[in-house]
Amino acid sequence: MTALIQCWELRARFAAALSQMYGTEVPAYNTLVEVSSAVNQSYATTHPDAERLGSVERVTAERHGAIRVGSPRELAAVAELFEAFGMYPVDFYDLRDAASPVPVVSTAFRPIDENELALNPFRVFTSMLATGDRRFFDADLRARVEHFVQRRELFDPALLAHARLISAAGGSTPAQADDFIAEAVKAFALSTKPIDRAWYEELSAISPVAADIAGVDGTHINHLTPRVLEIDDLYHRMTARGITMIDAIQGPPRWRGPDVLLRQTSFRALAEPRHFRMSDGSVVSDALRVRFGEVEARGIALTPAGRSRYDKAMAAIDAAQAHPEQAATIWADHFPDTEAGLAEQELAYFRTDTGPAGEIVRTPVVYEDFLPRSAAGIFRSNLDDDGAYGDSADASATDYSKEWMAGAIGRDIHDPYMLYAAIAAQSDLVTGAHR
Ligand code: OOG
Ligand code: NI
Repeated sequence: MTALIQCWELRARFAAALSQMYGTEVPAYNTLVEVSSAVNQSYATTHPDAERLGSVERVTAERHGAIRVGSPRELAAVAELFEAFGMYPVDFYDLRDAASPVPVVSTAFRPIDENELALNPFRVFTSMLATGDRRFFDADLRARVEHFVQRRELFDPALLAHARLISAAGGSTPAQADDFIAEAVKAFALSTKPIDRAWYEELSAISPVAADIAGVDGTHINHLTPRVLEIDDLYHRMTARGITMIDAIQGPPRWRGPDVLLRQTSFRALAEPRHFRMSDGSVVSDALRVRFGEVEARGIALTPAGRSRYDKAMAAIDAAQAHPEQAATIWADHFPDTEAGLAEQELAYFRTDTGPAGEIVRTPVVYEDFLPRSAAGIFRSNLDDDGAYGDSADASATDYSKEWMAGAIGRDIHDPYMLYAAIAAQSDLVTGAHR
């Protein structure tokens, strides 16, 4: 009997194949990957501790993607497909709360244990249109959106059946793996089918994100994000190549101490040709700008105490409308500038092991998730306009929550803090001090 190809290998091949496809769809993505590799290579040769937050192999292959779906049924199908790649829902993000609200609630599908993350950490931020939110959708529009979404099939039922078999068996037969991956990738390609112009525009007026989700008859990769070891360097190199980046790097400022959580930046991709069906039945060619390039640097995972410290630091930076250098100074008022300091104050997660001479060796746990504030910023910075929505006092018809979403997809949604704590606890030294 031949051995099964394990879920992690399917995941690594899926991520690579998506990357290949996205590069042909959005050529600027290839430039971004090229520059990211150059940044990582030069960082690795000049920093002896470059692998502290992940091996060079892991970081080179590391990507996150983003997709958007229209209903709980579609989200459940995504969960079923991604489970075959060893990717499970982690955390609940409510982007409706952001400074510029987006009508979606989200989760991220990713591997959850340490070995799986080291083998390949591919993750996909997945947003679902919040049609039950009356601030965006009145009863009539809600019914039409739900009807539209109900009629489409994002994934071939045979693909989902195959995914269930793979999940149950813990892998795929070698003969079937290529086909399974190719079919999965195809489901996330940009559709060439004509888009109903009037419908797309009606939704765009509410929110361009709503139009991107429910104005077309499929889903697609919205962006694919490589990871870099030094995002400031990346930003300068991309700018030098004539690519206009968004104004700032989102997240914590560049400073002298350890990086925590996530720093991200992005640029707008070019408009892509799409076909539209007009009200007289004719089909015309036009262009839409919905996809873009994004890049990120990952730091150490923060504990709940560290996370509230982060929130305070960011609020202080906002209040001061600080320039980058001022931001670094404000940050330094909130965070210790060494890993030892973070560990002592229990602000971040570390593995603690015993070294060869009996000394304590501390290894940071990498942040594997997303930041709502950054996510909202990414959504927003790449839209032509925010759309218009009423501020009805009756904010929400459906009470979207983590529990609601778990019920809707029939799966647990993992708590990221529990996952980090479990990784930190896998130490061969039992001090009880750091969890
Ligand atoms: C998702 C935006 C969130 C990130 O990196 O924070 C995200 C989207 O645009 O659909 O990908
Ligand atoms: Ni992203």
